[in-house]
Amino acid sequence: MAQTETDGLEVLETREWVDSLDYVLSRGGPNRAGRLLQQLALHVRREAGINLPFSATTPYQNTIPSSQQPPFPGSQEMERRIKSLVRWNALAMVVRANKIQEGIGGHISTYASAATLYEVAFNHFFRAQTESGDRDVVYFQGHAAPGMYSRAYLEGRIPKEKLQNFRRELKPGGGLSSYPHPWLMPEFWEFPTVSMGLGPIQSIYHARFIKYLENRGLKQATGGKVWAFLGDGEMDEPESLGSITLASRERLDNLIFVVNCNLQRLDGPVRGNGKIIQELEAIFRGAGWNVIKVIWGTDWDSLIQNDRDGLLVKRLGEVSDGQYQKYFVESGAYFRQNLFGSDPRLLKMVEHLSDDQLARMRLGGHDPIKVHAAYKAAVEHTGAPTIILAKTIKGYGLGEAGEGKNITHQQKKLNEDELQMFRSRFGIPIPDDELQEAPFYRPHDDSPEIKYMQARRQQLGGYMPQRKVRATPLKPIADAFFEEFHKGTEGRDVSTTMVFVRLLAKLLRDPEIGKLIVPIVPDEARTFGMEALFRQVGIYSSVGQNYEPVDMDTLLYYKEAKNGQILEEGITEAGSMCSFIAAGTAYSNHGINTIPFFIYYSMFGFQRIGDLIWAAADMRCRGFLVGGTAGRTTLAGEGLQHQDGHSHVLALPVPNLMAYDPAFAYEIAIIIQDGIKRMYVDQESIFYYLTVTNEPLPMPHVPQGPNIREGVLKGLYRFKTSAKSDAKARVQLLGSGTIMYEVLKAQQILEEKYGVAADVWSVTSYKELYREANRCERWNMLHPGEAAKVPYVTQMLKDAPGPFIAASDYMKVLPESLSKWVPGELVSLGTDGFGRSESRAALRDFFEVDAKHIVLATLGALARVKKIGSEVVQQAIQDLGINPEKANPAST
Ligand SMILES: Cc1ncc(C[n+]2csc(CCOP(=O)(O)OP(=O)(O)O)c2C)c(N)n1
Ligand SMILES: [Mg+2]
Repeated sequence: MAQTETDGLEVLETREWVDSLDYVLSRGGPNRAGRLLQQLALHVRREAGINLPFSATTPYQNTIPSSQQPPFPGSQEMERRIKSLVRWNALAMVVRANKIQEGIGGHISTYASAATLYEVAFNHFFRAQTESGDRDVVYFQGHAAPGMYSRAYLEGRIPKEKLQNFRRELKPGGGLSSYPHPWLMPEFWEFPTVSMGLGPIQSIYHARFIKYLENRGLKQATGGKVWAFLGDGEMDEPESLGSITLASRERLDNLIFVVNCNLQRLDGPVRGNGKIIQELEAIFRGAGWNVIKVIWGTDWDSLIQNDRDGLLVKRLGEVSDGQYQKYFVESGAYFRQNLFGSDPRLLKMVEHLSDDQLARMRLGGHDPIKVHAAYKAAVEHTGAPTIILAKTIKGYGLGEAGEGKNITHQQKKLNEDELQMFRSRFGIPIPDDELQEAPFYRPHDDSPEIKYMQARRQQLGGYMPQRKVRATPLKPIADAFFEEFHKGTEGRDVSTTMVFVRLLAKLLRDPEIGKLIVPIVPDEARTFGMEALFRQVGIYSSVGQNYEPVDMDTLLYYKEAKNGQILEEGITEAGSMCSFIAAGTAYSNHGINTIPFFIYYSMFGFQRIGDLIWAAADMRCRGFLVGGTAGRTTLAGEGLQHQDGHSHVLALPVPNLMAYDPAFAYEIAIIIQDGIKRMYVDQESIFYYLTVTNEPLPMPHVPQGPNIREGVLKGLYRFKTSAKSDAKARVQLLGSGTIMYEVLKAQQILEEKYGVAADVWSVTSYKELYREANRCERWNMLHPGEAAKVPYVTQMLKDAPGPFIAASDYMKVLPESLSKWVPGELVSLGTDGFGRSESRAALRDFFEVDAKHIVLATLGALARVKKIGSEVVQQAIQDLGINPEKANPAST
């Protein structure tokens, strides 16, 4: 670039101004300098109408200048050696695993790039226990798991045998799970983070839930931080960014994101043509976060200090990430030519550095001093969450084997030369002739390295990660509490949603358990008739209520309060689910038995946030998911995207989830009573899904008869036996949810019009019946010589004369999943297909789950077993007014 005279003058003028500003800075400090700049900006706007262009980003340099860095509190040399040991064993674990079992997988390069970010935190920041008894909570990046195992091995917490069984969990003695899974390693991992995006959103709501617990007086100790270690590629997930404004709005200064900006994801660069650090800075600054960029290491300090005219920083800001990645793998000469060669003045700035020195200029994320400074600033920052954007190299230290290359993420094997190079670079004392096996290496307990790392962890309250159940079990709730729900409504119509809300309100009032209940709603409280709770327990707001609510003069006004109990999340099922997880895992994370009830539109549960529900299951989360406005034909009017006829199918895969589709008030009471007992008294690692509906119906008294309670919980019981003694035939009708009432109508029609006696069974849970039957079947397969176990569903139905006709508001596959255990023909009526807006009656006719279709299906089944003639069925089609050519709802 040619230097013009004007350029020269401008440079001089700028320099003078900068000198003056430096003087103000040294005399008056940063605040004074800041004020002066603001005044200058105001001045030019007033005098000349100059508006400074808005910039969401700051220059491409470290947020914390070297002059403001705190001294490093530990031994850098010792920490470097420890880090090298962790690096080696993490690498060895993956290389060995893939040597023994090709294709078993594992990741080297993620941890290799993040080692400094973790080690500085482990040695100086992560507090397993704080002085006040609080703790830091850490979401470890899933793919960096080998580094955490390796460190735990050095700490003496994981034996070598387990390391050898990384990703071989079924080996005798057990192994190590690929990624963080509390289900598989319940004493180690706390948070499953490997489904990208779920870690960041969960950490935000977790940090908020901690403040909720504190504001409500449920948690005394304070000061703990929530750290989330994330990948730069991961930040593209909508869940990663979707809730960041909640964090700033709630002023979550207990939350720290650390984004490992190695500029790469799996296939290649995260932003080849752009700059991920600048992009994330803009997003998070705009959202009100404290952003700390850690781009350049100490090697760059003097260059940046001497860059009086800002030429270098400007140039550093021009280069794209794709090009930076190229520098990682290229020679120092290329780096000099390509980056500094754009301007002779820049070349001059680095003329005292050799090509070799240039190539080795460290990045900020690999420099403990810079990382420490950032963490310290983050921990001390008040009033807003912090995000640290640390620039690193993917596969750092792997050299030719994959440092900064596009294939790096998939690299799992190293040849001998590459191992040798890595070993030498990090000074691991393993002789050449042993290298081939990539042996683990752990110095003696009394070695300075092990002693140092142990002392640091002791100082910080213990090892991490570590999962513990910190809460003590609750006492069971007395039966009397639930009695009123067993009585029925004596003909008065109420919906199961109303029943549920009444039960919830009663739980909230309970002197023992009330304060532990956490109602969570995504802007649907009024839909579910929960608005009375607004006033009863208040809506949580960290700032209270700073306005006069418009409905203040009404009984049920919108009351926000600092100690409010309801988490009214607004329209975010994902966020609400994260609150559910935070509340449902507080028994282990914080030693508090909070019992979450997340009430939502059932359609927007499993199919929208299924992966979070899966994560909740992995985390041994407790609580009740309550799908409201459920049932494809029960939610009238709302149509195709609202009407849920499949959430119970989607609930099937979650292994530790109990799923119920209750019809009656007492069923709900029995399920919730038992659920609280199993989760919070017996400490089982299960959680619940319950559908409730908005159709007002008369709730019956709990029927007389043995084992009703057991039947409700196991999924099936006889609700009503037909009193008809002179019947032509007898059948069994199975009903669930609101469709139970259609079944009861069908029972009457069958008796009155067709002389058929029908016994009615209530099926509360197809999932439970299916699972229990499979347990029996499996046991029988494995124990051929012993008396076969008979599934509960078969035991119940074996003396009941079939055929069996099941009807529900869900897909036909649910009852059909039981066919082989039902002793006779099973006909399933359900709501396969797209919903549509209509009245309930029209919808039930359309989906063929109303009383007349149940009658028709029953008569058809009886005709097939020759209990009645086929002409009766043909006549019934006419009498019932059914059009046999009607469109098929499953495909219309
Ligand atoms: C939801 C989801 N989609 C895809 C993947 C597969 N995956 C695993 S690692 C990875 C790339 C990660 O890149 P980045 O977040 O930058 O992490 P890095 O390893 O670079 O630190 C992908 C796509 C996943 N784990 N989760
Ligand atoms: Mg990355």
